[in-house]
Amino acid sequence: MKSLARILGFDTLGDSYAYRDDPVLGYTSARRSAERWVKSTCGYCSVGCGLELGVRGREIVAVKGWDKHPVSLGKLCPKGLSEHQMISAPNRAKYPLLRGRGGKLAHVGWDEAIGTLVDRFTAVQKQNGPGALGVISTGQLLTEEFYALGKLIQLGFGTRNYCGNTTLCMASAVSGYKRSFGSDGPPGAYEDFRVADVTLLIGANIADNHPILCQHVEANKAGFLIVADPRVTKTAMMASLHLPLKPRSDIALLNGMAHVLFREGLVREDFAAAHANGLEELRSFILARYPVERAAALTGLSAETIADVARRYGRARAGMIAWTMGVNHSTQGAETVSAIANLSLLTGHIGRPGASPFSITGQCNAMGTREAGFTSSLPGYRKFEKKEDREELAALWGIEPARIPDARGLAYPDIINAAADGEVRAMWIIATNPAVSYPNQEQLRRAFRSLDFLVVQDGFHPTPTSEYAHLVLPAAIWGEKEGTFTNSERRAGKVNSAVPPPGEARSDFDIFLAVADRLGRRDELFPGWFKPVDAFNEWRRVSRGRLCDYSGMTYETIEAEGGLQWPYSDGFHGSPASRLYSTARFQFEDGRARLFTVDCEPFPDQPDDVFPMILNTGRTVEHWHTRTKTAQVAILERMAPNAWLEMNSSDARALTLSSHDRVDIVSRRGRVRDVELRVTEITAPGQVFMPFHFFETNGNEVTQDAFDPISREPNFKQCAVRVERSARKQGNTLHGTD
Ligand SMILES: Nc1nc2c(c(=O)[nH]1)N[C@H]1C(S)=C(S)[C@@H](COP(=O)(O)OP(=O)(O)OC[C@H]3O[C@@H](n4cnc5c(=O)[nH]c(N)nc54)[C@H](O)[C@@H]3O)O[C@H]1N2
Ligand SMILES: Nc1nc2c(c(=O)[nH]1)N[C@H]1C(S)=C(S)[C@@H](COP(=O)(O)OP(=O)(O)OC[C@H]3O[C@@H](n4cnc5c(=O)[nH]c(N)nc54)[C@H](O)[C@@H]3O)O[C@H]1N2
Ligand code: SF4
Ligand SMILES: [Mo]
Repeated sequence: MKSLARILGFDTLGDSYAYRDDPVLGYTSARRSAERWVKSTCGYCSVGCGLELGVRGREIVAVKGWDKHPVSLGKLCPKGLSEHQMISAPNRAKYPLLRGRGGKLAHVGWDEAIGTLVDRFTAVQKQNGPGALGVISTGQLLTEEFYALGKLIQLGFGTRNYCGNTTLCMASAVSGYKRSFGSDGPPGAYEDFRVADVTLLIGANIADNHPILCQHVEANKAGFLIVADPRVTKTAMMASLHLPLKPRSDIALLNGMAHVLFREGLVREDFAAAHANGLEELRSFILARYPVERAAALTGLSAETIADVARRYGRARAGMIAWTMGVNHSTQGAETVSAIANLSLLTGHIGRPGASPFSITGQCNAMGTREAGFTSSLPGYRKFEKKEDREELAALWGIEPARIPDARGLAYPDIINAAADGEVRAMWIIATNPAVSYPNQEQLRRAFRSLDFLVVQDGFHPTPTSEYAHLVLPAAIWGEKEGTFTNSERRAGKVNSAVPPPGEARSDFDIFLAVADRLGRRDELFPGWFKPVDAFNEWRRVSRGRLCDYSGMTYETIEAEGGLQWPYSDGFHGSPASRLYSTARFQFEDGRARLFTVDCEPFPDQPDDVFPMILNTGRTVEHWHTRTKTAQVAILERMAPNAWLEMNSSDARALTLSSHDRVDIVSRRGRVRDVELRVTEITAPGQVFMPFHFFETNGNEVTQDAFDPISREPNFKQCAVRVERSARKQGNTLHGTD
């Protein structure tokens, strides 16, 4: 296993990410001038690093790693290290803004802003039914805020049409876990990366996207790391074995591995038969349909390689399969997760140190919304369709069970489609920026144009999305508010406020309370709540006895321990169990997991003569999503100021293109203009890759609006495109969309 530090050209990983005094960036003086240090949890990715904010007066002047933090061990990545710099950015949203008669946004007071929101939403609902209000939230609020927002939307406004950007992200993992194990919830822990004999990372580029997780992988000196990714990513370079499989052939790889396990007697028959349903169906399906030679043809890997990977995983004492968006961002995302779960059930690689099927989450608190939110599940992983779950919640809240819906409402893409069709007439968008991140920008614009009233609640303004708003609500962000975030390994971390928000901005929590007040529902929905800790204490009661049990945690113990992993029940004060299913009892009534037969299907939007290449989209270490934050941080923006397109040298030769040429990327849906070309062997012939962070050159003008029928997650990772040399900028006529 090669070390990331060596790939990046540093002596040690520690040095590369450790805090360094840098006179050019002013860190030296800033660090010395901090008057006090406030402990917190990073607000970018789901690794959940611990950090300390150096405060002077009303300003955060420095950030440093939290020594001995169980996740990050004192290290931070470049985004974490510079996180304070976006807080004082000039484009922070500072005042509520309401669009007046002339069409311009104008400063209004909070009273008028909240009053208008409530009046317009309730008027639309009165006229068109409760479902005419759609709400899209995020994986980036505090758990206390998700919990409050869910109650406000589902019980206060009475609409089920509530979803979040997590459907662009983790929905396939959630659906896959529910199908295979009976509940959402990543079974493993970061410690597993340290002790697994074999780790297979599928569609996860942790070197760019979860950098501090790399230190756990690198600490595993004896382990064998395999990375399955069509690109030679930095993570692939860390691996003992890279599997450059064809785009979206993961199910063929996983089924081919299962074939070798069945054929060579590597299935732990006792475990699989005792703890899962569907073993015989799966055996006949795999033996008949996925001989390793067929898997080889579908994946482009050799049969020997697939057999080698299967044997290593099958024979391992502890085997780990971890994945991220290369798996989830697919019309077969949930099914691919089922195929991963199959392998762990066939081999018994679950519930033990180093043995886990593990979805690495994305956003800082994607987990919090999955557990406490009210979108695809009821709070505490309760199910809409289960009567006892609804009754239990109703009893906890002292309300009629009939007020809790018995099925989820529309998912994110279906809310957008309903808005475009005029069925959803008002929308509230909180902490997400779809005008960059949503896959079908034309349809999104149609939806926005059809709305009677759009509220955008964001820490920054203008953003590409807030420009469409009738009402902009300015929110406090990370560094300015208190609560908890839960990371990929189910660890709740404490987030603290170090400085007040700018101007008149308020925390999302306070905004939700104020809206409930105006609705006349505050006492009913939020009895005795003033601060986030009041929501947390109710959440502890609501999660008690559930898989995601927080009842034994307090803010104080969470902070003192550098985060606590659930389940953490009342009265539990020892070292918490850090993995689920250690007794192999799963979350179905019969305690047994489910095995699934899943077929590998070609992705929609296949290349042809006109659109001959496959576009893959994703991330780079310097930027966070739509760059509302990282574009404000000089060092990050300077390192990656523009989008680029990676193309293999053989394709570049055929198109007579060279590195730094300007190109357009054209699909059946649209065109992205004037992107810098990078000729590289990172991408295979026939494939191109671009980061999706840049609104100016937005890859989502060309990506596809195809969604997983189970999870509703978009197929962001493959669509057919052609690449053209850009027309010269001056004096040319730019052609329209094809
Ligand atoms: N720096 C940075 N870090 C981040 C984020 C960020 O914006 N910037 N965002 C956070 C969030 S919300 C998320 S969800 C995570 C995402 O983390 P990742 O999933 O690691 O990120 P991506 O770059 O979207 O995609 C991962 C890889 O999937 C590969 N891939 C594409 N198609 C396929 C395929 O068919 N099969 C396989 N096996 N692989 C494929 C891509 O080549 C890419 O290298 O990152 C989190 N961390
Ligand atoms: N083509 C392509 N598209 C993709 C992806 C891809 O790989 N390829 N990845 C998808 C994935 S996995 C994800 S997660 C999405 C992410 O997409 P988005 O959610 O749209 O991206 P962010 O930039 O994180 O948007 C968060 C917004 O919330 C604001 N904000 C931050 N903190 C707070 C706060 O505390 N309160 C409030 N009210 N606002 C706040 C920020 O300023 C920003 O505008 O993109 C998806 N889109
Ligand atoms: S790895 Fe993720 S959580 Fe850790 S410092 Fe970087 S962005 Fe923050
Ligand atoms: Mo994500």
